[in-house]
Amino acid sequence: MNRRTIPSLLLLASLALAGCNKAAPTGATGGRRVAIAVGEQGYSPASVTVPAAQPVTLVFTRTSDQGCGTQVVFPSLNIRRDLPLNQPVEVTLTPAVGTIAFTCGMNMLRGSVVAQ
Ligand SMILES: [Cu+2]
Repeated sequence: MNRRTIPSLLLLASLALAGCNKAAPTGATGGRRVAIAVGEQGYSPASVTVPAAQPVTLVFTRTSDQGCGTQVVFPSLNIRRDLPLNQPVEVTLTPAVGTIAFTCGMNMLRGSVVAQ
């Protein structure tokens, strides 16, 4: 009984969390998605390694009202997004080989996308 119940609960929980995202069509190319939590201490994970020249969607979710993660900024791409608390915000990019930095609105929290 337990062996069946626990995976079902986990599945339900992940479906509930994924909720809105599941409804959106991902398109023919699919594309990878990387979840990034924005907490008091910064981004988790702070560095994401992805294949170059392939679309990737970073899904930022700010999980803390402490700290200064209320915006995420990709200076080199001219992208600035508000991050409402506990609401996933998607940033899709197709990186060339190299490193793309992202920061909070005040350039204090730091993260990077490494494409190779
Ligand atoms: Cu800041």
